[in-house]
Amino acid sequence: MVDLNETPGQQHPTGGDPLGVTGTRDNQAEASFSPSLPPYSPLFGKNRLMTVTYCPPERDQASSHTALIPWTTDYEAALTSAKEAFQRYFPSGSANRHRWLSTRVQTSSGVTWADFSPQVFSNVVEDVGVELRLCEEPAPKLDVSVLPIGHEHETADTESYYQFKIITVGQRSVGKSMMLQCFTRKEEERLDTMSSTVGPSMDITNRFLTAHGELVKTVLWDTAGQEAFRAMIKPLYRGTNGVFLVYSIVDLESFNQCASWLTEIRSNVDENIPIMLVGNQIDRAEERAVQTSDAQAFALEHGLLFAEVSGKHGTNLDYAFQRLVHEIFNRLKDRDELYRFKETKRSSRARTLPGAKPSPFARCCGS
Ligand SMILES: Nc1nc2c(ncn2[C@@H]2O[C@H](COP(=O)(O)OP(=O)(O)O)[C@@H](O)[C@H]2O)c(=O)[nH]1
Ligand SMILES: [Mg+2]
Repeated sequence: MVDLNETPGQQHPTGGDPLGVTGTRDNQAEASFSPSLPPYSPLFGKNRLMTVTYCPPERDQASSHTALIPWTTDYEAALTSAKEAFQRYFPSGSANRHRWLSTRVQTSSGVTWADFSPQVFSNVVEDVGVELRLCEEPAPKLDVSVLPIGHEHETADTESYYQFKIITVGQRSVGKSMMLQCFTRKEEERLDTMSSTVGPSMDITNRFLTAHGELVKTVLWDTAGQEAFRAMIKPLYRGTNGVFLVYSIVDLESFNQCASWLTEIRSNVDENIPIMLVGNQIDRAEERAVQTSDAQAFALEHGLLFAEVSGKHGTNLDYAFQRLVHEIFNRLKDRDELYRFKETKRSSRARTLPGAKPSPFARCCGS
């Protein structure tokens, strides 16, 4: 495929353009799909192409991009080609966004973009001069900020916050502990490798955020090797507000196992609990075994949030937590249940005093 121009009117080098087109986008469309040529003209041969445009939702139309992709009647193939063509223009942290193709149509009130069902794609592309657009859902307004590590020490005993329990599940060695360590420990306190000893207890850490101006404490529960024996982590699910289902992008098997992990999660937590699929270890890009598009498709099919991160370097990690907390907060708010999770340091301590029942799995209180 050929990326035509980065800004309107700007000529793009035609390297590899089989049609030898050097014009602007509009010229291009004419040259490639001259109405005088029948759509199946042998002139096109294997090089028959379609024009696709893309404008990141946060940008104005002036920053729209245009590319040529191979002509096909297969909607998924066209969508994949379009995503590949524009990947470098996708806003950072937008890997999880829903993207689809629409087509340019002339109406009595002017030109507009129309969505269509993928089943009619073969009809759409038979139109001479068809022009497609790669559409993208806008970024959700994330009014969630991550507060500095150690914020807890600055909160007064009586200051209230919403407390959400978040768990990480997935195959062993995908980097769950690494992710949590990176999010909750200062750089100088992080370990290069995490203990993989199977123990009876779970590690609990925390980090404060704000959501819509309200203080939120995320209490992060980590398994200590028990994930190798799924029955052992059943107690982990109790009272969970959000789940990270983690795989490693360099370990295909860990991704393939996500379907059965999801079944396990869904049978143990309420259906309103948001789940985020997390592809970890993106710093190992050259060893990638799981394509982003495959993981995105899985996430879409199962109603999961999605992010790719590096738990080692922290890439995109804040986004993953902000996105999950945003979802937890909003869903609870919509159901008028936020009040159930209101805490203060003092009330939290009171529940761990003698007489209260600590979790048999909790190794520390995380505060
Ligand atoms: N390069 C790289 N290595 C990672 C990353 N996350 C974890 N690891 C390594 O993968 C191994 C397993 O990580 P760990 O957090 O113990 O996995 P867990 O069993 O899922 O908790 C460790 O040796 C980590 O150093 C990452 O994002 N990038
Ligand atoms: Mg671990």
